[in-house]
Amino acid sequence: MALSNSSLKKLRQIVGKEHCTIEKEELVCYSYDATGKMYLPDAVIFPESSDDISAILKLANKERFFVIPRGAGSGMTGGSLPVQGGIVLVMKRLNRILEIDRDNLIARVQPGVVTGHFHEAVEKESLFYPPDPASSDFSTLGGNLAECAGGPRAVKYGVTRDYVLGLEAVLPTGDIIKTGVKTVKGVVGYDLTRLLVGSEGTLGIITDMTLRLLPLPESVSTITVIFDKMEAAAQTVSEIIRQGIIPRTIEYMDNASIRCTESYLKIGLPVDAGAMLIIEVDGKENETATEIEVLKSLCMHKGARDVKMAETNAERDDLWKARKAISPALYKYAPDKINEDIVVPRSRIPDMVVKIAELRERSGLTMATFGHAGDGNIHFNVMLDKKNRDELQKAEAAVLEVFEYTLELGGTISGEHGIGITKSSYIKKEIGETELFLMKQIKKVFDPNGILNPGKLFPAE
Ligand code: 2HG
Ligand code: ZN
Repeated sequence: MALSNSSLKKLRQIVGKEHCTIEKEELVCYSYDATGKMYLPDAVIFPESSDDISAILKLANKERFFVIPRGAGSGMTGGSLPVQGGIVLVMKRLNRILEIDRDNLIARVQPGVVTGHFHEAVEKESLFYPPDPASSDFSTLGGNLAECAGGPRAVKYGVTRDYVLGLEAVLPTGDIIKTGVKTVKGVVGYDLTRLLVGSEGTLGIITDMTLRLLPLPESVSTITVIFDKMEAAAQTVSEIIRQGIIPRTIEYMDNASIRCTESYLKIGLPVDAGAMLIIEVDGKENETATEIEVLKSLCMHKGARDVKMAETNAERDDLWKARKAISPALYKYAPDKINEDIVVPRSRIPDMVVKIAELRERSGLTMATFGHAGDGNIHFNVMLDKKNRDELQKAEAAVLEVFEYTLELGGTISGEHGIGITKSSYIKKEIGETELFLMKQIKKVFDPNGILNPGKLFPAE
């Protein structure tokens, strides 16, 4: 299904010549994502509206070429890669915040808006959009919705899907649909909004979204908690949840993640610690003050070496800068790192931590783990050099073992990065035959000719 010259000409008529390129250097820029894998597209196109996208998809359907939607390309599982060629459709020109409606606590936004910019815009109005993936400085809302991004604040506030009320999307056939509502409630018909969120750009291209907002919390308090032993940190996380305390974040970094991030940023992280937690609470001033005191004494009681309070906004910002830099820091150290995104029930975090320690010991592999401990979401990273075949084999075996143990504990193999291409061969471990068949049927209904984002999610036949 290579792109013909006549299709290219028609694409250029739709968006204008300057918004559709086949220049090699441009193609390269849109050929990779955070997985580091590269697939060159046949062309890159920059539409301006849902009508443009509708015309492109109608053409793709008729002349049978693949279309791969792309946000900022920061995905972790290859969702925006043109693995079978085709045109990469970049959403960056649809980048407007259309409305922030204070009276109804909603916003209407286009998909190309950078998530962090949206945070700033709503916070100026004393409103709050909780989903905050680590990539929020550069990832876009469209990509966040396509992958159902999570991030640190999910412990208290849930994930992206919990903030999407309604959508406009272009189907692979070119039809433009509207799903969902603008109201708090709404149960008319099947929930197509939820079906599209997290569908990894395989069912439709989101062009407009209605998002739910909250009032901005009055006060935020953040502590870092240092532990000598990772196990004690993991038990502390489970204990916090068991006691019914729900901070807005409970993030953890193991020693390898701390050291790597410190050597990348040099901001004084405790490189001798076995593990570090970043716990943040929000709410009314008096509530956060009490809650943080309860948390401090709970952490000390569970064996923390030290608890430090972020005294100023600048200190808190530095901490989050460090947290959000873990992934880039690890990539700098090991560009080929394998990163996983498992989630286990929160009472089982200590079991998973012990398992990973045992695996590290047994395999001799260099591993770094960190993540959103408060929701049981562990980023298990193997720091390998893929050219080393022996290491690669060991790493793949380790990943399989971690996945199997995750499922045994009642968890899931991906909490927020999606399946894409890197996890598609494992999907059958979690999803049953009947359910997978249903999913394939849904894909067929939406995309009868299989032109949208092929080769993703489903295992190769
Ligand atoms: C994070 O939480 C991201 O920082 C990236 O989900 C995770 O690189 C990773 O493993
Ligand atoms: Zn994460």
